[in-house]
Amino acid sequence: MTDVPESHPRYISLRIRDVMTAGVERGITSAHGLIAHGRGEAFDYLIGERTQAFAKEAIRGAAAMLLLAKHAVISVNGNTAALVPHNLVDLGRILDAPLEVNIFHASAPREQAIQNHLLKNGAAEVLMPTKEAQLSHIDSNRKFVHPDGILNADVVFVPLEDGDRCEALRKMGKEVVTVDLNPMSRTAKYASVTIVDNVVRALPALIQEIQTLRNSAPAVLQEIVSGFCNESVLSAALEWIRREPEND
Ligand code: PTJ
Repeated sequence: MTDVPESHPRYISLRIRDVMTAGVERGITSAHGLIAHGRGEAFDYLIGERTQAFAKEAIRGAAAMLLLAKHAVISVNGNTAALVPHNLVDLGRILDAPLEVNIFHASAPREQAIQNHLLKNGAAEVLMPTKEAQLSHIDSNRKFVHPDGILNADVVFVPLEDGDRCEALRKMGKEVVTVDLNPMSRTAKYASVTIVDNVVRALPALIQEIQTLRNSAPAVLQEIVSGFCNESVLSAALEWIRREPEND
């Protein structure tokens, strides 16, 4: 753990880096995950390290879509397992949705370490990728899925996704909800709902919104989903990033 006083202006950001490096040391996160995190940090800086209005709008759309799902599945990679394990477990519990390990940089020991980590954090069951069930339209390791999980899902929650799988899932007729700090990424553009925010803030906010909406009638949830426009949310995020500093 880096010895940083709580008064340091970058304290939260530095603590999150500690969590990420600990994830690598524990065999949960890939070394590439640190590079991806650095890119995320840069975008987080640009959006002001806060959950902005465009993210709140997407969180509402995501909550409604996940509540309407017949079979939602939560896909977990090495970065999110390190950063937000408790939140992923809580989300699975309130949605009654399974967690499924699905990583880009192939490694059986890392898949196992992620599963163990989620179980230690309270997950009842964590599905693993199999060779029997494969996604179409994709060649990477992310094509290997569980037959009762991502393969059969109608809505897949995939924070920190790579564009290829997001596109493949959409081509297979599934809705994709993602969290990605880069509003220009292919994932952000392909997803049904993109929450442009840091997963460490977005996940607690999403859980809160699901709790708020959980007793709403399906027609109300459907209206929220129908009224949601991912393109508008991404444009708003880009506009915010390009704002003049005096608008802060
Ligand atoms: O564990 P694995 O093997 O599945 O690997 C996971 C990573 C994230 C390394 C892998 O999926 C990958 O290479 O992702 P990409 O294509 O680099 O995309 C990561 C996206 O997530 C980028 O657009 C980043 O800006 C964004 N990002 C990084 N950290 C965060 C984030 N978005 C939200 N919250 C973050 N903390």
